Amino acid sequence: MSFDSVCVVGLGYIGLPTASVLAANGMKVLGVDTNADAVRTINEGRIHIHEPDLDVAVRDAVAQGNLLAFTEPQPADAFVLAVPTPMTPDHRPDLSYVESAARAIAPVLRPGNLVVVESTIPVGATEAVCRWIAEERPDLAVPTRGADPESVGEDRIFVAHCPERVLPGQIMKELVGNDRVVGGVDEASTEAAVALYQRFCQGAILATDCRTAELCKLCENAYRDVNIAFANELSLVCERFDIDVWQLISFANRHPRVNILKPGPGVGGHCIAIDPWFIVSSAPEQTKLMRQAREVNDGKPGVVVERVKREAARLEDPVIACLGLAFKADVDDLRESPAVAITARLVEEGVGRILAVEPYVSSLPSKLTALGVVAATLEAALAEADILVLLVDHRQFREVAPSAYAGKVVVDTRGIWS
Ligand code: SAJ
Repeated sequence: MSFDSVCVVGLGYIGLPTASVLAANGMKVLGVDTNADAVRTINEGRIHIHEPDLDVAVRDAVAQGNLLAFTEPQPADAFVLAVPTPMTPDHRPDLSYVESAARAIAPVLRPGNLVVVESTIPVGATEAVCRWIAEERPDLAVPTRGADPESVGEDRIFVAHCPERVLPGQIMKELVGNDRVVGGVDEASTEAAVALYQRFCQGAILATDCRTAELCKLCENAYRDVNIAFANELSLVCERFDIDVWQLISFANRHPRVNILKPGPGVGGHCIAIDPWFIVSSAPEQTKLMRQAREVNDGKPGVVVERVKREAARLEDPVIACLGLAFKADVDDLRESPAVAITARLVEEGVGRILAVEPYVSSLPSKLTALGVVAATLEAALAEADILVLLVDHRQFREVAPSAYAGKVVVDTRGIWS
């Protein structure tokens, strides 16, 4: 099976890097995004998000004529859906973007096409994609899970799930180097999707069915969430007994079979704080541990706020600098960031005058500007603040000399100044 052209729907943190890598591997890539500004930017060979090495990859792909962006789906041999799957307020997956993307590509699908969903989705959603396409295109033979291969008509398409598993900040490297799990709705779909990923993946391609691939992605992030919750719970125990959690963990990790992760101000980002709920909401009886882990991690920002309040209560008119707003080190992504939540709560609770430092963004998020939070440079914050709340272990903060914060109250949630 050969795929010369690929239509990538959703040109965000996953879709755009994927599109550029496909293009670098000789495929004709037609990128699609509903954001007309992003489409314009990409067609000028520039990028609208921050990710190391992505700028050069997109510039080259566009210059070589292998990547073109559109606001509407275009006919191609294969389709990759990389749209977001947010969470509803009651912790359920919101599949509306995936459904819109599936219905949007349906009119341009041709027999023999492959559709791969890369978006993180709950168990059963790849089969739902098949149903949505079948509703739009009754003339096409759309596979169903477990169907007899002989029963699928000649005018068939192939549908599979291949979850993205790249780490923001290292996407360009991991897109090519990571092993991939590929699960088709039927065996022919798995084979077709394996053939596509073989074109650019240097890692192993692990073939399975769509439900296993769906749960595989979700359980990877749930595994990490549970392990971070363990570290966060340990930090609470240490606070109670006045023990340095960082030293404790570094010593415990000298045991050959122990590897405790890092405590922090909470778990952020659009993956680890969300994906476990996609398992919990569909199988609540079986997932008491995963639910508890979510609650421990979600409780951590409140613990940090209380700690800052205790420190602030000892001072008159304290100036408090929140260092870092991103959800983790050295990225500009503020989505689901515990640092933003902590900063907002400190303002809402009138704990002191708040300065926010985030070297990776040029303007503060509206949630904070609406509260009157002022952006400050690191230098100004170090000079002015009485309390330094270190929320993200950005490189710029790791490089601060201890003399710069000597004599100030430091609440270090990342263990880099401790
Ligand atoms: N965190 C801690 N302590 C740790 C590790 C992380 O508090 O020891 C926090 C971070 O500060 C951050 C959050 O957890 O707020 C998540 O950060 P992360 O670096 O662990 O993961 P993400 O969200 O950037 O990317 C994850 C990755 N999944 C796994 O490592 C299992 C990535 O491979 C996935 O592709 C990505 O989710 C995704 O898109 O699902």
